[in-house]
Amino acid sequence: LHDPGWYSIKGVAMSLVIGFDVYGTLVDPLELRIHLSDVAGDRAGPVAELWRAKQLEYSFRRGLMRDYQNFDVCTRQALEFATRAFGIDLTDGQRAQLLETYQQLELFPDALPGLQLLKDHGHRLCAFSNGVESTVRTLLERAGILTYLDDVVSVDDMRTFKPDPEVYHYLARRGGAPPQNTWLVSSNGWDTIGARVAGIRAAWVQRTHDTVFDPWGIEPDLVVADLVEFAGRILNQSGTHSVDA
Ligand code: LAC
Repeated sequence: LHDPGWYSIKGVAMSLVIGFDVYGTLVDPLELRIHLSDVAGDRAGPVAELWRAKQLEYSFRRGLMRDYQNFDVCTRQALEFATRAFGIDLTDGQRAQLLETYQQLELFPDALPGLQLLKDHGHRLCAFSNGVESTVRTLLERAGILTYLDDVVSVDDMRTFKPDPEVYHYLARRGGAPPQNTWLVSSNGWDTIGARVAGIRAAWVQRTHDTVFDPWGIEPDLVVADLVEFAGRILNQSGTHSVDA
């Protein structure tokens, strides 16, 4: 191996392709509780959690039903559900404002330093999201991380959602690296399991100690507390996944 961060096929060094989940991994969607406090008061936390849970449920159901509507639609309809469930009537202005705020989420503090380390070692990094590409680009540009990414890969191109195996195969194709050199990094356990089942590598970011991983017997390749730890583990374990080792 020519460089500690590189992997090789038949002696030719190649970088890894690393796809980062966006919501929950690079940025925190539950931060919306701050913006919901105007309309939801002390119920802002539970409303934010229901909004996120419904957003995911809607995307899973759309995928299963093969009745695709993009993630912006899932997000809008989930907000409608969550506020109605708590008896909150949003004005058009409040709804528009909350949806706009969804594109202004802040980065987790480890996101930028983690990506910087990996980029410095020549790995190819991309955002890989259920979100619509233009929405994700706006979000990541405002958050100041877009320039660290070589690509933004959206499932919208496939008109289905994670964890459909198709979208992980699409990530690998877009990255142009073999599946064993293609990684998904996600704090969402269901996303990590989806990537493993589709045959690519996966790291689970256990952002809080008490978060439980789905006990399906399908384990991640790595479990890390944050993206800086992920970068350190990848850079240190060079060679262990080399395909010609
Ligand atoms: C993403 C959401 C689902 O794919 O976390 O970015």
